[in-house]
Amino acid sequence: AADAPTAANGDTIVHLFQWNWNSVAAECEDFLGPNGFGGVQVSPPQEHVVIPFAEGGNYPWWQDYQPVSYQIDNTRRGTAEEFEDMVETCRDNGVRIYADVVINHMTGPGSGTGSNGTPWAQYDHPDLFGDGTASYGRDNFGPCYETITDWNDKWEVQNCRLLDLADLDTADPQVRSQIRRYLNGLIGMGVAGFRVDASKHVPEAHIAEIFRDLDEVPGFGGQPHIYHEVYGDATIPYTNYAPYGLVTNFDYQRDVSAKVRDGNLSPLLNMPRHGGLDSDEALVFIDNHDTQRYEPTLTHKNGARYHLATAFMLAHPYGTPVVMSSYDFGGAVAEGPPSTGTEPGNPAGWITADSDCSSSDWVCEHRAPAVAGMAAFRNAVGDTALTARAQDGSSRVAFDRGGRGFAAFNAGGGTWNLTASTDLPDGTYENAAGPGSYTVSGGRVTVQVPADGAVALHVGGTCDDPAECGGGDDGG
Ligand code: LM2
Ligand code: CA
Repeated sequence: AADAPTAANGDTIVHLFQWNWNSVAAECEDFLGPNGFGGVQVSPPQEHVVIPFAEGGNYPWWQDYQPVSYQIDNTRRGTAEEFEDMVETCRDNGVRIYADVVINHMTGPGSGTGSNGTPWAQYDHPDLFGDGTASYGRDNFGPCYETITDWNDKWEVQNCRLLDLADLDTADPQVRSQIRRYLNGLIGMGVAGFRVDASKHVPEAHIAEIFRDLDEVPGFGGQPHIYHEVYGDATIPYTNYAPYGLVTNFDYQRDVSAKVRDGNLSPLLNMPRHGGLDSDEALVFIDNHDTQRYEPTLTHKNGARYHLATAFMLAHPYGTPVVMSSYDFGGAVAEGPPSTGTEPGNPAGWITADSDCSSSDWVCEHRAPAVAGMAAFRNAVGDTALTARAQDGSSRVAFDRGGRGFAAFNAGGGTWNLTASTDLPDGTYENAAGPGSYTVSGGRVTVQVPADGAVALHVGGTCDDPAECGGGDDGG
């Protein structure tokens, strides 16, 4: 029942970038719930522009970041009914749906017809909810109608056009109430969190008003979890948005991605307060859909080293983590999601039901062997402190999480044969970050950490029958 309390999984979120609703639902049931993942960030659920080809891409993924209306039906990812079924299925599996909400702007220049058939022009969005009750016209935008040029001017950054997108006048009570109607409508469907697109471009005081006292989330209860997308800088620091939710920590992303890429793990044991954000204010990630295209420090294209970075993020106590799950776009940064493109009315570039991680261009980073078990590790260790246990040069580190978890990472060449102290109770544990199992005895553990690999052991992850545990490769 919709109002029965739902047991939530932990705090690990996966961004199932561009997955359609039916595929997300199946993933919640088959993989995310059973493995202890706590949330899915889905692509923007509202009606979007439809652009057959632009900037070298078929039906670019970024259509979604140009809202035509707040209607949920018939986006490239499915119907409203499929959306609601997804939310319910995920909730039943302890997984929160985080909707990516685009509230700073509507469409770019031009005009057209949206994915659900609503006509649009840049400053004319005539039917926001599909029932004729609300619209945006020119007066609901601005006060600036020019493109942002001076990024050191806070007023411009927050009031002018980002990428020429029509900037909503978020000081306008009518605009605020339409946005809140959209947010509360999603909550009513069971959406339990929001990734707020381009928050930095909305004045802080407006964010405070738009997100205050939203409806209670059915099932999980309480206010929705919120994280704001902010590229912090000297003009608009991350911390300005911390009172209103978690804040995307791009300083963490740049530093951690670069250090892991360079095999320089040891400095990460003493994680700085990147961007001035405390752990409980920070949303952390190794890459996202923008950085993997425009600033690809470390992505799935880097293979094992990338997965090691993700496993490290999940083992480390700093921040609330988002795992990127993407599709292979080759070199075409605008290219829309993979598709068979054969269904009538479903032109190439639109998502079909094919999200098979092994037979298509969907990469499914979250299912990589180094990553799949790490949400459970994170849940098991909770908020315990990190205690360094071993180090070999700067490329190999191992640490405990309280007496609840032990993890070792090897960004150097060759196998790291390590014997270390640990507070884990005696027992044989399955490796949550790869194959094998390892035995803790008398406060010591001996592990073989493969090159560009990890070993992660946690309470609740012991092998009742070691023969059934991770292939029986006992390193002890
Ligand atoms: C974001 N966060 O603040 C998203 O993470 C990012 O992916 C969005 O850009 C951006 N903000 C706006 O929501 C993407 C994409 C852009 C694309 C926009 C809008 O990276 O390339 O801009 O979505 O669809 C496209 C064209 C751009 C054009 C604009 C308006 O690439 O050249 O600007 O549409 O027509 C003239
Ligand atoms: Ca704005």
